[in-house]
Amino acid sequence: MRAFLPVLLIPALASCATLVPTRSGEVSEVVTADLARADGSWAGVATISRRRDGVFLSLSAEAPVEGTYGMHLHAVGKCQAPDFTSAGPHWNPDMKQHGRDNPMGAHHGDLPNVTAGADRKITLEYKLPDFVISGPTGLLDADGGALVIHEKADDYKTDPSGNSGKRIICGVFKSGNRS
Ligand SMILES: [Cu+2]
Repeated sequence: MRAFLPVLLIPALASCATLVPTRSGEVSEVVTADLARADGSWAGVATISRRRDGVFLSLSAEAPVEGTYGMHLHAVGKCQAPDFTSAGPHWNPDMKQHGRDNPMGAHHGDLPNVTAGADRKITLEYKLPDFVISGPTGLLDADGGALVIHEKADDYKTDPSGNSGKRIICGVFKSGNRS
């Protein structure tokens, strides 16, 4: 399977994502999501980028109050307020159960909880293991993908959603670098 990956990725990159040549000749893939709250107000930005050392999620967001929040990549690129159920379930191409502490887990879209301090700011740089961004096997497949932040912390084991409660922030990933 691994041997076929470069062959699959080339057409996927060309059609769905931005190619960013760097000084070293390295080519990276970048997708970005503008995050919004249920009332439509701005809540931050998430970026997934392929670099030489792997695929990384970068997040800069603003929580409603100080606290710890569950966060996932959801299977559908649609964020319809106020409940964001349009984003579908967690992205789960391997048909597993939810949570890294679940023996039947985890979903490919599972992410670590994020914490906001008194300033309500959330920042995260997280390496996504074995991650395909675009194309039929990627997060940005035909129906796209979204980042969702929930009202409560994820317990990392309760299927299917980690008991993390309502969806309070949502953003659809789109091709390209946002400056
Ligand atoms: Cu979620």
